[in-house]
Amino acid sequence: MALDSNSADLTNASLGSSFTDVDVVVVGAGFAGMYMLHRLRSLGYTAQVFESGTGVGGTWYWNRYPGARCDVESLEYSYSFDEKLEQEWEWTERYSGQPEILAYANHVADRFELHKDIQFETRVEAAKFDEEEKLWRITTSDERVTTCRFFVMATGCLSSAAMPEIEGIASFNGSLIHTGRWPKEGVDLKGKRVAIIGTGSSGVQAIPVIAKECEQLTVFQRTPQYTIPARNEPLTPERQSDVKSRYRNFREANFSMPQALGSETPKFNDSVYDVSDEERSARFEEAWNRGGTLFMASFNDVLVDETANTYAQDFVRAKISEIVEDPEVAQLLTPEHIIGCKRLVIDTDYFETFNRSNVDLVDVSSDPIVRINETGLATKSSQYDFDVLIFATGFDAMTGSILKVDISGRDGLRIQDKWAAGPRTYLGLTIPGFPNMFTISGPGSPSVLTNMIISIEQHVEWISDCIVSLDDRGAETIEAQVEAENSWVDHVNSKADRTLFPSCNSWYLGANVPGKTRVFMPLLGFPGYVRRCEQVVENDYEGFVIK
Ligand code: N01
Repeated sequence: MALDSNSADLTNASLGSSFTDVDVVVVGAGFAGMYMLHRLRSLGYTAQVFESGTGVGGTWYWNRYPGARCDVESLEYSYSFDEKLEQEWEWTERYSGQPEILAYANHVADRFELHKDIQFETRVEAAKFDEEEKLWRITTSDERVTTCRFFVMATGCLSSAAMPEIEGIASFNGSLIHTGRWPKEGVDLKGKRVAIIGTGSSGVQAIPVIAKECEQLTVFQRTPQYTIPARNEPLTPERQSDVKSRYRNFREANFSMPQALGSETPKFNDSVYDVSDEERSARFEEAWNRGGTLFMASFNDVLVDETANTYAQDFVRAKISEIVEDPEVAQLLTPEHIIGCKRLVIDTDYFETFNRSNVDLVDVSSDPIVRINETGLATKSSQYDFDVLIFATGFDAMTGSILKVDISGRDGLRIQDKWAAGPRTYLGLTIPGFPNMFTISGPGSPSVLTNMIISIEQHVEWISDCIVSLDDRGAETIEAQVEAENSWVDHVNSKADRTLFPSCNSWYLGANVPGKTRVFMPLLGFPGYVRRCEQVVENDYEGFVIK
């Protein structure tokens, strides 16, 4: 363990390990990388963070598209590890917008002086484990190699933008932008003809805001979306000070929830079949009026029983036909799949936007896009011309950013080969064959099915405690065992298989990326997961080999 950044040699020597530049290299300066750095430094370790962007914030640094907003409430979507930080930061809305969350990330970086150990505009290209020296060599885009004892991928779950391969993409003469790589300087859409491909969370958030700004908006939709009103509103000073007066209890209550959020939102433990038709509709109506993703918690079987799910589907479908004035447009906007198996979206005026005279909807499932050309794009039947083309086409989720780095572990095992048939981890934290390497919110962890910041904190604390434990016992390496990985993968799958989650083409399954193996990647249930991580430690790092 290092005492300060100048004592790495003393540190490494005193531990009996080889000399390394730093104790830990962390990839990414989003909320995961920032807290990992802070926590390691407070424990006396040296760490170097590499970040490809010019600033901190990760997802909230890159996703600057109009309307970008969190779907977890602000008082919950914030770090819980520091009481003073929790008290001093003032949120202004029920759900924070991207600028406010990015300002919060910058505030945290300034407050804990994180910048000095983050090298920006630097991409990690390769990481190689040296078995003899028991260290990792990290190669970065500035052609430098940094050695470290531990290597942490804090690259985020939704950070590798997915661009569909459409013929002629390079020939477009206008501006072409992905929502997940929105230019820092902004994009002036005033008076422009804008097209947007994709109606997932990003598209649903961007469409109403862009429609108000541009001259004409054409939405190219492949799959209609279930979306619930967010009911975003200013956060009252009373609500904020109430939560702050009992923040610890508020957090604890959220930690015990399946998604690590929403302890104060009404939830119900009865089935759709236990109530009358009137009660059922009233329950859904209340959830619709309250807003937010916990619409799915209106009954205990909406996400596990296909027939129960149809009641929720029908409710939202009826809302769409009430809101959208043109019946043909309403029909096109009406989803048919299981509600919730693709991530449920929350919106502000999404369906209402299709009543505007400057918004057109094109169904590309019946009339597919065939090519992009100089002036716009051609579907099988028509040509559409525009000035700006926005891709709201999502991400190569959970594995994309990990697989972009050429990582090789013991015996030269490459992560790309290890995961050729889909990602496999132990606890979503570690991978057999890759000693002393950790993933924060990796595949097989609750991550995207929870309040991400809280999941991140739990991972960071587990990883740093693990490093301390290794040093306390004078060990050099920790590596997950294949048997532990196998049973963990089975556990993740069996949890998902008890629900309707695997039943449609979602990014949870990798189904949005052509050629990606279909594996349900996140684990359901935060509290059970935390207990399991604690048990692993109590059982002296069960499932790991420590040397
Ligand atoms: O991406 P998505 P996203 N031609 O993959 C369509 C988080 N997030 O960026 O469904 C035509 O959900 C695709 O169509 P289909 C959140 O976890 C959170 O919107 O594959 N269309 C789909 O409509 C979210 O779930 C927040 O048929 C094509 C869309 O593009 C996750 O990020 C905000 C196409 C992609 O939807 C990802 O959301 C934003 C093609 N070739 C994001 N390829 C909040 O906190 C893809 N599509 C609220």
